[in-house]
Amino acid sequence: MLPGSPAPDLPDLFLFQDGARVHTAQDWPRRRREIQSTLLTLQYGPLPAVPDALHCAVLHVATLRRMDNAQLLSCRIDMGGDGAFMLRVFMPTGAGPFPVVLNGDGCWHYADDGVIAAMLRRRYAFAQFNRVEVAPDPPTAGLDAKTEAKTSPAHGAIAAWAWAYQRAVDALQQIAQVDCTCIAVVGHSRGGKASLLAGATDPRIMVTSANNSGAGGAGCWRHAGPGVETLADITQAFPDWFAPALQDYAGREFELPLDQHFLKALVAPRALLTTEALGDLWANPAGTWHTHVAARAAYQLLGAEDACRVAYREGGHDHSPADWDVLLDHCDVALRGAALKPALHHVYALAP
Ligand code: GTR
Repeated sequence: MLPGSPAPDLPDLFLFQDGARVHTAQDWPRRRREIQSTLLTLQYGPLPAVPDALHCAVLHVATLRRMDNAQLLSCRIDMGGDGAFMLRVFMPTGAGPFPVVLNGDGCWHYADDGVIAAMLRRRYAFAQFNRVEVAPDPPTAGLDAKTEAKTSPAHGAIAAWAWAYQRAVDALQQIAQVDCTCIAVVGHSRGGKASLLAGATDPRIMVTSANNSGAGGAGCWRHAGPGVETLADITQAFPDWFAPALQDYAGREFELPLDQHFLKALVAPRALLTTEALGDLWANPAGTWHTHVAARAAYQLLGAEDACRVAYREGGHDHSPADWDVLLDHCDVALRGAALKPALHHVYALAP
């Protein structure tokens, strides 16, 4: 049993808008639809529509001597009228299909050669795209009409990035060496807000993960102590990330009919892991604990309490090799049926 009981002031996961209550797992799908619709209407805006057709073309295959002859597939995801973006897939040597970790933070360089080589050694493929190819950050002038459409007020950038994760999942389904029943997504910080939303709204994603995602991610709007990024801070600095309606709740978080345990609960009963840093105050490690405990109620209802996890480490804002490692340990449990390493249990003791 983990420490802590749900904070009493978070909106009730199990209260239907008509006043009825969720009593059983059979009641959950209807409440889940309500929660998703509230989150998309008030907070993220809708995800762009699924393209009519999507084609993943492997443009080039390289053999990487520096990584035990692993293969690197350079792929182009073509979405017809919806544009295109690149996906790089690192494939371990040997016979597949392999479970895959998908990451949209190609604009950064957290997954360096060392991180990727470690994943391949553990027999995971690693797929990466650059989310700003789909919706730039910040929005820039002079974009083509299609890209601009995804960052219009109707499509906040986080929703557009989440949509890109899902299009990359479409593409992975066209690659034979990928085991599409074992797809994990992860992003860091603003990229983690996007990976969480992607996993929350796509049942094909079996492990949803976010690192140091904070406000609008795994954090908590209502529990944001000193030094923590608030709803006012983030909607002022990054209005294009969210639906316009969210700004109205700056300073009025307690009137919001949602908090971030809603987002986490949408993932249930599929595996969820958020990785947090105790020194990354801005990303609200303490508030994240509240959303974690509250979201576990949905997992409990669905008989999957152990699939909802949070791991804390010392240190600050960073997608460090240790974070990737913990993710793979959790993937081993969720996707390969491994036992949770005893060493991982202690991370809960660090919870703020
Ligand atoms: C910060 C922002 C955070 C987080 C971070 C990042 O400036 O306030 O919400 O997204 O950037 O993405 O590194």
